[in-house]
Amino acid sequence: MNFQDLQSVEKSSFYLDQAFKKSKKQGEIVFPRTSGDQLSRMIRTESEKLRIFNDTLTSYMDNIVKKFPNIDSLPEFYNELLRLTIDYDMLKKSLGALSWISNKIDQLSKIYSKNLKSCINKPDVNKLMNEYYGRTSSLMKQIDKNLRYIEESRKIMKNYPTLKTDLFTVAITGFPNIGKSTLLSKLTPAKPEIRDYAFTTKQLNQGYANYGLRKVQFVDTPGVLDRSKMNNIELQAHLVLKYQVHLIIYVIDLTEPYPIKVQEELLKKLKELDKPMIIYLSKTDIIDSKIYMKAKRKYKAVISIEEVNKKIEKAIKEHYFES
Ligand SMILES: Nc1nc2c(ncn2[C@@H]2O[C@H](COP(=O)(O)OP(=O)(O)OP(=O)(O)O)[C@@H](O)[C@H]2O)c(=O)[nH]1
Ligand SMILES: [Mg+2]
Repeated sequence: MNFQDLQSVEKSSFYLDQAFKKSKKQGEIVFPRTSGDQLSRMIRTESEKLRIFNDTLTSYMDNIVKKFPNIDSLPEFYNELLRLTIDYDMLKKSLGALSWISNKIDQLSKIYSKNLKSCINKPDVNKLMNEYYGRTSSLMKQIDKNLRYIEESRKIMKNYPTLKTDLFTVAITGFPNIGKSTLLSKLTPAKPEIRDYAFTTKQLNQGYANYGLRKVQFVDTPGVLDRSKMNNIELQAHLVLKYQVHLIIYVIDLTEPYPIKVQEELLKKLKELDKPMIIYLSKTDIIDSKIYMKAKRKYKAVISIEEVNKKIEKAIKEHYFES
């Protein structure tokens, strides 16, 4: 899913200005020198302006609603993320208000367009049109708070990670600074930032690799700490693990930037998700082989990329019931 391309949503005055501009410009060029008496020319011009005014406003509103993802049919991960970061009911209500107003304006335009035809003089036409523009403008102003809320939501959604929710997904997770991004760069062509300090990764990094005919998505989560109060990115990581991920690679760093005991506690928590898991020991190139071989047995862990890949292949087969 990609929320980056959603167009920004403006205030009602912006859409009204656009509608006035278009209708003025177009309405005047449609009937430049038509025959007929002045009054009927005026009525034809004004009804054309009204039509363009109505079309402009309603298509702006309809387009905002249409382009917005249908929030009820979002994949689980995005649906949950949305519910936790945005007032879901308010957003639905706001989008509903735009559809409602679009209908309302359309109905009003039909009535005024009809009434316009029975005007008997120029002041009559002017009065009717002023009334029409006044009423549509106040209708539009009623939805300013809704437009504002949709725009606020869009800005939040713009920062959502772009995940392919239909792919077999592997999470690379564990404490900060333990080599998660390094592992991602070994398993896929992705080039995540790798630094010698904690919290290098501030967003969900993705990488893709093919296993046989299957394309697999890897998500390198920012260092997940074992704590109850999550920041926004930790929340995303948590939701990815819960809803999107089919296999977890838990990275343990025996050089202990974080004590092994707390790394084990987080492992225990993640096991509660009840998902297939690979435990990978990082940095074994700088650790005494006796130490990592002991840990390898203890955690039934893997230490090489070949072993990781084999386990991934196996997990994919099990997931898709392939033999
Ligand atoms: N020697 C050695 N160093 C490693 C290995 N894996 C990672 N490192 C180093 O450990 C540091 C942290 O690596 P990252 O891959 O950025 O760690 P991370 O877990 O993604 O860190 P955050 O994004 O901050 O959570 C970097 O200096 C890496 O070069 C490894 O297998 N061997
Ligand atoms: Mg990282």
